[in-house]
Amino acid sequence: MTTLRHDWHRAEIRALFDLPFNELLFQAQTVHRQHFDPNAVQVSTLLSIKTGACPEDCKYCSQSGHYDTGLDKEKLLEIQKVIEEAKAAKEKGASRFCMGAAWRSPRDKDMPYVLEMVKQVKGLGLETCMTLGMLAPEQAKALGEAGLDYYNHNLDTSPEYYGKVITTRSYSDRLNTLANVREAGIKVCSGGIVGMGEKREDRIGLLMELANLPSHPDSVPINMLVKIAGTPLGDVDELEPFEFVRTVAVARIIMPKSFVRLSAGREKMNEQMQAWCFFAGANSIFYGEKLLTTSNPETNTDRLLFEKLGIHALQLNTPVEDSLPVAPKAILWRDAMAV
Ligand code: SAM
Ligand code: DTB
Ligand code: SF4
Repeated sequence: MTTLRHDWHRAEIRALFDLPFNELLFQAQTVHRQHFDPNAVQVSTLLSIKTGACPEDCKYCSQSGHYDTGLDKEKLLEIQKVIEEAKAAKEKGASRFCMGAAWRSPRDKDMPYVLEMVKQVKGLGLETCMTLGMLAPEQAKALGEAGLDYYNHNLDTSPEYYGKVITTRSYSDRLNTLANVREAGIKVCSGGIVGMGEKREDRIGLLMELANLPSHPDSVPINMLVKIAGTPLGDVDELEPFEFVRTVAVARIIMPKSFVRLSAGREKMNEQMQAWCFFAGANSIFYGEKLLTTSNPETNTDRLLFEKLGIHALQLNTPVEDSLPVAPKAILWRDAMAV
């Protein structure tokens, strides 16, 4: 069985990126099969619970108050509205509901609402995830006690490229939030964005930071930049698609037990590209017609893709080696979708 390493060197990760494509994908698929059912993909649905007017200056983001992106801003959603959306996501086959807010960090007066959202969404039998910006230790603890399963907080890019993308919060702020989340016993979801004009060395640096955390994030979203008009990265050059697949494959190899999520940017990827990503070890997606503010593939399109590829939606987020002896925990996508 693979031992989990937290001492990856840049040269080792670079050597993986440099492998011939077929060799890299074969290695990634081999590692993937040691820990997961290769035909099972975890499915999460996103909801923006507070949209726009964010004080941070992330140069990729539609929600930053620093850029004019024409986005309609919204205050914190009412709990009832969140619950309706979560119910609909469950009915469509999602196993996790991820709630995102355009905050630098939650204010104390927001906390009772988000804690109540966690409790009620969990009460529907869904896994819960939140992404609310930076968290202080007490905030992380309160979310953990309310039953939050996952907290998403991305490193976004390498420490070296970071200052070109965000200036209002530092890399170490992000690492501190991840430590607070881990210490509160909440599962960590952390990854980044590629296609922001960074170099391969920055993709290497991002993956090295993630893999060398005290424990690998349970979930690693790899987002392809969704270009937003009005942001400084609104017309950056496209990333070569094979380079995206390589990034997924390397993430799979160096974080063998983590769920690697093929996250934002799927709408612009054709079926073949997504199939390569699944072969490279991606085993989670965002499902539902909207991400936070931008669109995602239609649910029917995803259902058909899963059917074509013989992929089923994973109901419980359990690595296969722990789940094999008990009753199957995966359900067929078409059964989950049956109305
Ligand atoms: N405001 C909180 C924060 O940033 O910590 C949570 C929400 S924020 C939208 C969550 C993540 O979404 C970001 O860290 C970034 O990685 C990703 N993201 C945002 N805009 C994106 C875009 N245009 N393309 C791809 N990923 C994006
Ligand atoms: C993550 O890594 N990707 C998601 C989620 N975590 C919160 C967000 C993607 C946002 C894409 C742009 C938008 O819809 O605003
Ligand atoms: Fe705000 Fe998050 Fe967007 Fe950055 S990524 S501007 S913190 S909503």
